[in-house]
Amino acid sequence: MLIQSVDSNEPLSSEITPRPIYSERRYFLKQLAQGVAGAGLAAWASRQAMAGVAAPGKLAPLPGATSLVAGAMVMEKITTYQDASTYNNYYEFGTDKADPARNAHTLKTKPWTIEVEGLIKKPGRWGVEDLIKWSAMEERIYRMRCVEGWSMVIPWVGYSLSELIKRIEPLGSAKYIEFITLADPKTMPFVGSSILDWPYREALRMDEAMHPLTLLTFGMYGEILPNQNGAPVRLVVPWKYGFKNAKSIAKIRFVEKEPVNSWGRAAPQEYGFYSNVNPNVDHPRWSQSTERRISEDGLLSKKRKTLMFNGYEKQVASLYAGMDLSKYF
Ligand SMILES: Nc1nc2c(c(=O)[nH]1)N[C@H]1C(S)=C(S)[C@@H](COP(=O)(O)O)O[C@H]1N2
Ligand SMILES: [Mo]
Repeated sequence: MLIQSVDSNEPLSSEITPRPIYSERRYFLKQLAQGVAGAGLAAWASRQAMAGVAAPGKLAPLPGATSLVAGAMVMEKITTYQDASTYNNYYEFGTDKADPARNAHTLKTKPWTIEVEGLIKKPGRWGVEDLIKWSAMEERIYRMRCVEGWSMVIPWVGYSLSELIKRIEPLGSAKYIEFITLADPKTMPFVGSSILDWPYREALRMDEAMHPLTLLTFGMYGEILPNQNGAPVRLVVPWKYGFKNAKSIAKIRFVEKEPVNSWGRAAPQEYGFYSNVNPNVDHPRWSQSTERRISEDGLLSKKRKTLMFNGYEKQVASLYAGMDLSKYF
């Protein structure tokens, strides 16, 4: 297994050997991690590999070794970069799917610090550039499912949130982790609107946060995150509905009691704390049994079957053993 962190100065230990995952998409997974020394080469390789598809190429490369975390790879067509970066939910920038791509250029992601506080031994404030070095970057291809009924397959870059959690040493009393995102009315036109209570908040139970699939995410498609996808750092929890994946995180807080998340506060009967993808538990206003894969299924069709825990059942079902999932939805 070859894993290098992005700040590594190690020379490449062998050639880049891109390999097609799904040739229809002509998306090639870079099999090797490259250090800063190899970043130019990585950018070149990714431009070559993605030529012919709507591709990244404008943002700084953020290469990650292919993840070996069980369940991290989905052998389905990868959603185009074009769709993944222009069909978004990021309500701070508007409620239309096209608004974030249109408006999020105002978001200032440098400098960016994350405050880590609460029931931990090592509270502190760190710059994103420091956090990026805390563990080796991995590329993980995850199936993503929005509570609204659409889905995508996205190659994220980051490392398991558990790596950060281990470093800051939670106390035994820390049972939940809360993610508080940026709410800056100067750069975010919809902060101050009454749709949600700002800042946008999400939370996980400690064992969910420690699960290896839970990704602290800095990039996608081999590059740093575009603003509309939650730059410079966000959460990705692939077995939960999309809204659990807090974008542009400013604060991480370790607490004892189950926190109330933004959507749960807005409509508690519709959005529960767990929000695990579950085709058998419908949203009060619509079925959750099927979904529409963006850019593959027709605009109005929703014929793809939604999978239990979004297809990650083997990996995560044990976290909820014995729980009534229609009660703890
Ligand atoms: N700060 C913040 N994070 C957020 C949201 C938001 O409105 N604000 N929307 C959520 C929802 S509903 C979804 S489906 C995902 C979408 O992530 P993507 O645009 O990268 O696909 O982001 C989630 N994270
Ligand atoms: Mo969503």
